[in-house]
Amino acid sequence: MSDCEKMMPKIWDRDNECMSRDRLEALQLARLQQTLKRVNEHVPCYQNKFSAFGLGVSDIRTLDDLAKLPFTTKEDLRLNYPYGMFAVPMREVVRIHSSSGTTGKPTVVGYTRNDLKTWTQLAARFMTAAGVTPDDIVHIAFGYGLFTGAFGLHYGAEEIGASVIPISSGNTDKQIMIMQDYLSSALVCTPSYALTLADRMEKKGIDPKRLSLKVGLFGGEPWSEEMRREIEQRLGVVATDNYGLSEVMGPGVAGECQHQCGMHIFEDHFIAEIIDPETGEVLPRGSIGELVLTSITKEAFPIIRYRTRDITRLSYETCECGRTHARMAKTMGRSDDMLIIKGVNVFPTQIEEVLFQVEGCEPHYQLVVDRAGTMDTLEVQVEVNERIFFDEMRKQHAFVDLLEKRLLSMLGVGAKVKLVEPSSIPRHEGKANRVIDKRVQ
Ligand code: DLL
Repeated sequence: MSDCEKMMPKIWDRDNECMSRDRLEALQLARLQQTLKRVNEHVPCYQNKFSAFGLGVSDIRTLDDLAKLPFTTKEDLRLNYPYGMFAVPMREVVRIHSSSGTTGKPTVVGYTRNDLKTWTQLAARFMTAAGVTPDDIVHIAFGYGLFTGAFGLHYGAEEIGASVIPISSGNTDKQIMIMQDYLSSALVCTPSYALTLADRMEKKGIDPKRLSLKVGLFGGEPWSEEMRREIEQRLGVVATDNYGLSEVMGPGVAGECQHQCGMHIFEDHFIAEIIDPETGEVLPRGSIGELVLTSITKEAFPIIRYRTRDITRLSYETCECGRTHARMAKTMGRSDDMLIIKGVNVFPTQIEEVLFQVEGCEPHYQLVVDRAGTMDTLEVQVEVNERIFFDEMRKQHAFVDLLEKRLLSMLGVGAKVKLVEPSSIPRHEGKANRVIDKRVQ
């Protein structure tokens, strides 16, 4: 190994992560055709959809032809609950997980032995990209269970050779004690829980920077650049983002390297498209739109043109780290989390960006949407630090005024700000739920 290679951060699978675009596209096409054959032979839902579109597998001769195929939606998965979308007999399925949906039946996904091997490799890829090494002690504070978060990163960390602490979610005081005593160096959880941990440490008079934490691997929910800065500054870690969804595999679909300039999508296993969420039309490179993913190596639960509902943008320039795969920007949120207030599209992450920029706001907020007569209303409840909360009325009014002006200029629609006491907004151990929409109750 040359001196230069020694200094560069490690790439887990250089051959596949840094391959040329031509080689990658040839590989994608071959794998796509195999996957289409597999689902067309074994999954009635896809057989029916393809034949309704008058398409055979042999009609897909180029990657562009993918756009001719119908989308798969959460509704398809619900209609085939629980195992109707599996492409192998159950005796070949060795693991079952499900999505974190809050309404109706969850969607069920399965993995063969090979699928688990692939998943482990992809988790090891993004965890290495984030800076995890065999010397790390990886503290996994995602809930172990049907949720894919904990198991996904668990096996990736073990594959790297790091030491895993499978603490699971909950019991924040115990998490902190274990972090102190077991010298956790890499923290795995949702970004909102990272802030809950920072808050609790502050309350207990523990300086997080005196712990052994170096890197954070955060994912499972949308979070803004401002939130990243806040976590980095308060916990003293490099905070990296990673993305995935159970329908497509779980964590390990995409992850950031230490350059923090977008999450590398593992394109040798997934084909990514960006579509207009209204028309379904594929958008030109660089556009913002809904991410659509196709798995091209999965055996038990292949998925074709899955509408993720996540809004993002892809860029294709080679990253400074040398990886060639496309990078996805931090998601703005899910199109189904997008609020329409007086006709204007508003993402909770835009509000978060404003709040995190104003000194005095705590990083905990909740949005209450309601209707007064025929008019939508948006109330932003935000915790403020004690100093502001107890400040004289006049100062409080000026503070609210400032926030309302900044929100108006960011969103293009007015929001009412309500200051609430520190620690009064519910904390979450997993994904945060920040919106109460009274219009749909
Ligand atoms: O959340 C998988 C995961 C676990 C990814 C842990 C990363 C870390 P689901 O429960 O099926 O799977 O939820 C998937 O969560 O469609 C996004 O809306 C959201 N999501 C996941 N990661 C991110 C992220 C897991 N980094 C849904 N940024 C996805 C924004 C994310 N949203």
